[in-house]
Amino acid sequence: MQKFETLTHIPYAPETKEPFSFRWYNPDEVLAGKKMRDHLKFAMAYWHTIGAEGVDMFGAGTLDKTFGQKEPMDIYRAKADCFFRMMDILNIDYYCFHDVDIAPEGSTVKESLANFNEMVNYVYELQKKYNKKCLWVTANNFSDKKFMAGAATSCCADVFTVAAAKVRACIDAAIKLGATGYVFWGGREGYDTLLNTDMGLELDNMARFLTMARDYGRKNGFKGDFYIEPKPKEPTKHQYDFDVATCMNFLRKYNLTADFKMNIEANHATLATHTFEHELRTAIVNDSFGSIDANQGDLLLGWDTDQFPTDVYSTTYCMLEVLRAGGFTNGGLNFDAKTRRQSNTFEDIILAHISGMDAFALGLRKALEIMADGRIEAFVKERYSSYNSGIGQKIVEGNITLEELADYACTLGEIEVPSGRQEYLETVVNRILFR
Ligand code: XLS
Ligand code: NI
Ligand code: NI
Repeated sequence: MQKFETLTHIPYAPETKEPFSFRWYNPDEVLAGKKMRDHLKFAMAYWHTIGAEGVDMFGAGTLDKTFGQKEPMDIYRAKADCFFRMMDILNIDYYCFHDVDIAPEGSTVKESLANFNEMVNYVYELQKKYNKKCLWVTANNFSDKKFMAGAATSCCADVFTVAAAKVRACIDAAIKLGATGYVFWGGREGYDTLLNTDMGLELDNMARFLTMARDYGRKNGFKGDFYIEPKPKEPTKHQYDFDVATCMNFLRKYNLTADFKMNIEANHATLATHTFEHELRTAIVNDSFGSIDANQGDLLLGWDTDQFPTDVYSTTYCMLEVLRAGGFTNGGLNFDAKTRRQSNTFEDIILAHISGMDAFALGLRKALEIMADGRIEAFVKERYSSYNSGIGQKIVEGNITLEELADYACTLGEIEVPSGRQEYLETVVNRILFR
């Protein structure tokens, strides 16, 4: 197999068995009036791609990502160089990062921010050189030990201020890099036991924090979307941003719905015992669909395994929802995914992205076929047709009282509810997927 060092661009070559090629992703092919690259808006995640070295709870890293460098800033410059080369090889247009992914932490907050700002300039040059775009930026306000009790929900006000300093620097970076999104994933915003927790204060503080961040961003010209990334558990037992519905409840209570949308991660949906498409649909019907962290979990493991997405049912159902939402505007498909610990080479990282990109490209193609076929959509429309006329129409138009409904009901004999036909519909999907 070809080595990473010799790889150039991954071609679309559907007829070959060459591993470094796309079978379904043809970036400039136009489908339904839009290039595949613009339908899918793939983004590469800095933390997994060039940060994570395969450490797990029982063992050290399996892939060194220091590139023979010794000085912290040199290591991070080498990481950035390699990261942009990978995007170039894969023809991925966007990227996402946390502050600590791109720059080493110093011994004080001030020093860390200085390192970060220097590296933002470095990344800015690479972004220009390779003609790449930043999808979103976020602050890692969860790894350092000072964040052990959370950041905006910490019991310690000084920690709240450090989190604010980091978010300000990250919003500045988002503006400089032209990012169209800014993410808040809860990190340790949650709790493990009520015995030590003032839940009301923590939630109010989180809202205060997000409001200040929003105001700072808007004041300084950030026009993109702010996103909340729901996750039900891990690292805390009760994450405040459990799922889309919980986040919406929070945003509505604190009047933040105009600026905050959802960044939905597949593996977080399944941890919340929802399907990925359920979370997407919930966001869509609440006008808060924003962006996606594309990955998949493992059926038998109960944590966020962040695997590359290969399940074509899931990518198809996801793309159906994205198309239903009218496509991405500021958001995109960010591969919040890492290679397994035993896939310990740089070639594996490229192969992993190829598999994820192809799975979504196939999902897009199949979702468009399902829509063009029309059977599923027509079935759903027909299923609710009792609301198009008569009593149903009066209900949806809000033209009827409870008493009138009761009177109407008393005139009825045997009622026939139409079959849901789930098995038939699943067969329709299979016949489109595997024809
Ligand atoms: C962790 C989250 C994280 C966010 C960014 O589970 O997915 O990686 O996407 O902080
Ligand atoms: Ni994520
Ligand atoms: Ni995650």
